[in-house]
Amino acid sequence: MPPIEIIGIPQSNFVWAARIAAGEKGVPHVSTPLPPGHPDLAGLHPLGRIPVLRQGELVLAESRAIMAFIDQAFDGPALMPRDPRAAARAEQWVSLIVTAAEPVLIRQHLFAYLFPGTADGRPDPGRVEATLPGLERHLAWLDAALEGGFAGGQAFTLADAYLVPILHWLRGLPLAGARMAAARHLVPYLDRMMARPAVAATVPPPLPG
Ligand SMILES: N[C@@H](CCC(=O)N[C@@H](CS)C(=O)NCC(=O)O)C(=O)O
Repeated sequence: MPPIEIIGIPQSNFVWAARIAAGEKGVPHVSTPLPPGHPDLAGLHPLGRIPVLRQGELVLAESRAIMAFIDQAFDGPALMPRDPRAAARAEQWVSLIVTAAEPVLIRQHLFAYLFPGTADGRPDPGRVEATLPGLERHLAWLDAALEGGFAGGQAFTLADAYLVPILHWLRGLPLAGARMAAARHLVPYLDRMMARPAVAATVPPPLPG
């Protein structure tokens, strides 16, 4: 089988999640660090987004599809439970992390720092402040969900692959980092996850700013 290629800049939380999944599965991959909207993505992703997986003739968009393929096409540890109830429960956490937490924690809070849209390029305190209720709400339920040690059940799943990049970037921000440090499980969980070889091997370079 030709090697898999995961296309997308490594700082993208969705790209990093896919790369963690490959590492956890024990599948080597080539990283091609294209930004969203790069002309080479035309024809690979209908919206020019990242990540994209390519393996020979196979081209896949959407991180969940990519990670399902990685989990099902290769030997190695299961990245989602095979028992239907446990699988559904893990899928529930994947969905909550991707569709509820990520838009608030990354697209609203992190992006208020990363893409401030101000004349001097500094974060707008009002815009940052407006994200705080959502930040606190989502960190609170995530903290409670980590009681058992993993995001999606009793062992590593794709829910963890999605959550680690989000928490990693948040920890580097002043307000989010302080709230994470005050929580019970978030920081110990992140420290344990960062020590996993598949995570440690794929830590992206720092974000600009
Ligand atoms: N649902 C997609 C989301 C991917 C996504 O939003 N990627 C971002 C980078 S983290 C992107 O390409 N953004 C550019 C855009 O939305 O045009 C997935 O799971 O792969």
